[in-house]
Amino acid sequence: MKKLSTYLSGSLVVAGLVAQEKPNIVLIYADDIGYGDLSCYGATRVQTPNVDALANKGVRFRNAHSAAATSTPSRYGLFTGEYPWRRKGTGVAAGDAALIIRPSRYTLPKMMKEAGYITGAVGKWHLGMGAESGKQNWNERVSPGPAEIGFDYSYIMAATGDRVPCVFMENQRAVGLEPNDPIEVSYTRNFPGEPTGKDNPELLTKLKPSHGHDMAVVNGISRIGFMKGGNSARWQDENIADSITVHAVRFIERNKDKPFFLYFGTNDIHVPRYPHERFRGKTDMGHRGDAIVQFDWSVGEVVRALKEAGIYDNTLIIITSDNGPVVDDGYADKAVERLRNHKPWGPFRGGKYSAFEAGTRVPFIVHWTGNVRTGVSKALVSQIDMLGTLAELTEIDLSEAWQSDSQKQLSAWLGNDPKGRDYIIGAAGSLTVLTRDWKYIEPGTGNVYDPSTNTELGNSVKDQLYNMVVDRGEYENVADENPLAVKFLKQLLEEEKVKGMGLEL
Ligand code: NG6
Ligand code: CA
Repeated sequence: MKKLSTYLSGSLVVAGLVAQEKPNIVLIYADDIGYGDLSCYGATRVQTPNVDALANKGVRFRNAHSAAATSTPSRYGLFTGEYPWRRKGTGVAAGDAALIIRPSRYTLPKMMKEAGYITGAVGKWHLGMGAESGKQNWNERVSPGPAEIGFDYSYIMAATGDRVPCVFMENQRAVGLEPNDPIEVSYTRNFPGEPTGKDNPELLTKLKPSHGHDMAVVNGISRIGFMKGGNSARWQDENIADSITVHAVRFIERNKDKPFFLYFGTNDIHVPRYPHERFRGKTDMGHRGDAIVQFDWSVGEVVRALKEAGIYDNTLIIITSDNGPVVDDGYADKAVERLRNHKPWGPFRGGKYSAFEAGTRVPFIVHWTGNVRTGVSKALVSQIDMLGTLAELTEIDLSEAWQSDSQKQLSAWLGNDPKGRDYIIGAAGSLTVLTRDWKYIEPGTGNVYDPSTNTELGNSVKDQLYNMVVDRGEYENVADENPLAVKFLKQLLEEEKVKGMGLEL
């Protein structure tokens, strides 16, 4: 049991007159897991019992969205409460990008600290580190990073699984580094004598690229970017899930007596997919399916740690994903060949990178014993509301400190309000407005189709309007027949675009 302390919310549970303590918050943030990838969302050729158990006793959302259709902007929106399309430089970050969130700005982890929580970030980061792109010294503490935007503790992958440097950073220092073998990183040229996937395909013993990803070779897999040295610190892809899960579990164990906020960004199921051998072959879908099983295992470990620490019931657990699914994202891992009838996108069109629904419509599960209306919710919810909603939960008043896109949606997130948001502005190539009834996609000149990932990107030079009530697959553009709806949604978008313009945050 936690000590009753200054962190008490003050509300009383009338029945037993037990003071209600602020719950711990664990945010499990999957990478590239699609709406249809979990068994509680209808997948049949992969089973996710640990996730499903939380869904069965929690709220499972059918209309939940990430802030964008790729990782960096989604995470930016998650941590700042600001739509990423308002800010330049929030696109997919290179592995040597500087931190894209200004240390001076208010963030979700800072808000949680203000509410008296210990904050931790474990796993995928992908928001950049350091003050200047390409200038990091990876052999020292790299700053600014997670600590400067509000995390007391961090154990993160420097960027992503497919980008160098392929090392873990604990509190912003590379883990396991030998001083006589320093890390060097470049995104412009190779280091003399270092092999690349392009020139040394014989070294690609674990995975070969299908497109891109042909630079530095680390652990039998080629990556984006060039890297030299740091051999003792380099990760083994098959151990990434173990390594970050163990650090998430340890964070829970260390902090079980205080309220904590844990952001746990899994590497699963991003490319390169190379799950541990104990998960390989668990599905008939190859590494992609097996990585989903591995993800589910990580969820199970976190739940087990919470239960063992005696804090499971007093922990609000959220499971969601940073963007929609992609099958071939650059490695020949047989995901395409073995997919058959599995539908990572569920009933939706598009996928990761797309302005169509599957770009951002993601699994979203909220579990908090005794505090949610268990079941399936159709409420329109967005990860952009993490800041506002957790402020509501922890009784932090944001009104003076912070104006943003983030709304207080606690009632919807706990399953009580069946409506949620009125609308969400989404961003892939084109901006979109999604209401509970309509989806509008702004005209744009971006590519309509990406052959390398086999994605319909949702762009069109014409206005697109879909009736989400009768056509959730976005197949029939009804813009011409509904000029008033188009006009209204366009205007809404124009009003949103000018909000906060010129604001230095
Ligand atoms: C793309 C990568 C893709 C993935 C994506 C970011 C290539 C050819 N493709 O540029 O593999 O890394 O960026 O994914 O390099 S995300 O989920 O982190 O946003
Ligand atoms: Ca992603």
